Amino acid sequence: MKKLLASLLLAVPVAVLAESGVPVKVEGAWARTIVPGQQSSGAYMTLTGSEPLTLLGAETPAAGIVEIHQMKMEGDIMKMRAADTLPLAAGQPLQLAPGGYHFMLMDLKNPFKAGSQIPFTLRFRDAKGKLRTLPLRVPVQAAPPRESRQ
Ligand SMILES: [Cu+2]
Repeated sequence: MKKLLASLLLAVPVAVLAESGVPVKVEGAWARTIVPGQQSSGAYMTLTGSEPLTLLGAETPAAGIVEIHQMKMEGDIMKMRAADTLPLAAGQPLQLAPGGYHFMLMDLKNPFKAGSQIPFTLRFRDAKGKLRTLPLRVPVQAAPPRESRQ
């Protein structure tokens, strides 16, 4: 029962609002645990901006390389490719989730153990061309948070 409660608490979406002046709400952020020997992981979240923004990428001390990737069916084959940037329309959630867009974390510096958190900084460009950064902490989990809103 205690364990269940703990996992429910972890599943509460991480909401970061305007702490750094970036008008983006971050919900359901998580990064996937890895098995020993695994060199990459994925980070997922839903981003909703109250003004139009362009997601330029992210960085974390937990990984040497962070790229925006997209999984896409091409014929019968699921392919993964890098996306340079992603547009955020005002008020429209952009979902980064397994099987779709995601942050690919490579050259990992951390063991990515369940229950830990990694510092993560999102980089955006606003409509005026100004760079904006949004720091958050991303919980490491084996599976998506149950409450991730869609
Ligand atoms: Cu990927």
